[in-house]
Amino acid sequence: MQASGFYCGYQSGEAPVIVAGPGCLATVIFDGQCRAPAQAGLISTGLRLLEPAGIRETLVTTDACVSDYSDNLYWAQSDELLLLAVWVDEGGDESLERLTEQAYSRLLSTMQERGYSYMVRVWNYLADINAFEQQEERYRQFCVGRFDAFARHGVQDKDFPSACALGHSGGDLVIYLLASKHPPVHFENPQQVSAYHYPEEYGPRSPSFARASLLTLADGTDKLFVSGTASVVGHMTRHPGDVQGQLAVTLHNVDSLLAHVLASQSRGSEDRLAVEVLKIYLRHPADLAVVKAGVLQHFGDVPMVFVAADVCRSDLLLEIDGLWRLTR
Ligand code: 3EB
Repeated sequence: MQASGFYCGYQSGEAPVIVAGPGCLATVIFDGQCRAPAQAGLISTGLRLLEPAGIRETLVTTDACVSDYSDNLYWAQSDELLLLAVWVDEGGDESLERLTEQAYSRLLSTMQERGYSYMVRVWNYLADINAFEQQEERYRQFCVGRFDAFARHGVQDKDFPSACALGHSGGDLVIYLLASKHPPVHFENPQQVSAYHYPEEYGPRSPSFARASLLTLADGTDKLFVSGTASVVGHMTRHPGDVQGQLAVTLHNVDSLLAHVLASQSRGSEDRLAVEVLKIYLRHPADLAVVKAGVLQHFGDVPMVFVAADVCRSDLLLEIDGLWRLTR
């Protein structure tokens, strides 16, 4: 663990299982089947792990934290950070749109009650994200529910958190997030139309997220949460059906975003953004070797996991997100 207020790391299956405890906000597992976990502090995502085998992700703070879990809602908090996770069983009659709105309303209300007003980063995972229900793609229904909850709680464009939204192969909708008492600074990508300004052809309500969020912690560290980044330029998918082409555009998008953040935050020429962890989502596990080679060449040997997941636009083959640290 590093000497900073928040750290995200990957831990192999041979290491002792940290679930939750002093300093550990949560342990994220890539279990292939998303269910409200039996054990508090474990975040079941439904994502299927490709590599490295047996890896779990730990979300850790160097400060003491307290946590609790009831009625499918988990929370863990330190003095400055709140982690929330909620699981929603879609087995009933309610539409995904309504269930998403209710889940987000519950998360936003819990943030308010506990005094952590600002979303920093949100992870959204749901079954069959590209399937159609009631003539509408499920990802688009999800976007409507999220949009409505944000509107109802007064969350404006400028407060939209960094995020990712991916599909798993079955089970619950899970949404987990990191919230803060102090507002982060959110960024857009100069290469891309803001997702919240995407034209209507991508759905009746635009996706409500920022491209990256910079959070300054009490100990002075600056953490940059980079949203799921894919082969989208302007608002259009580039290189449909071509994984090499999509990877090149995705890496270029990440670089452009990082350069933009650095230019706006930098106080000196020595400032750097250093990658801490990466997550790579692949629609087709068969693309692992080619994507891994490209990612290693680009970022070097940094902690990374590869998971099988459906990207929210059906023509996107991969998405990359991660955490960076701004060093001054
Ligand atoms: C894109 O750029 C790809 O709906 O929360 C990336 C990150 C994407 C987050 C979300 C969607 C989301 O539009 C998709």
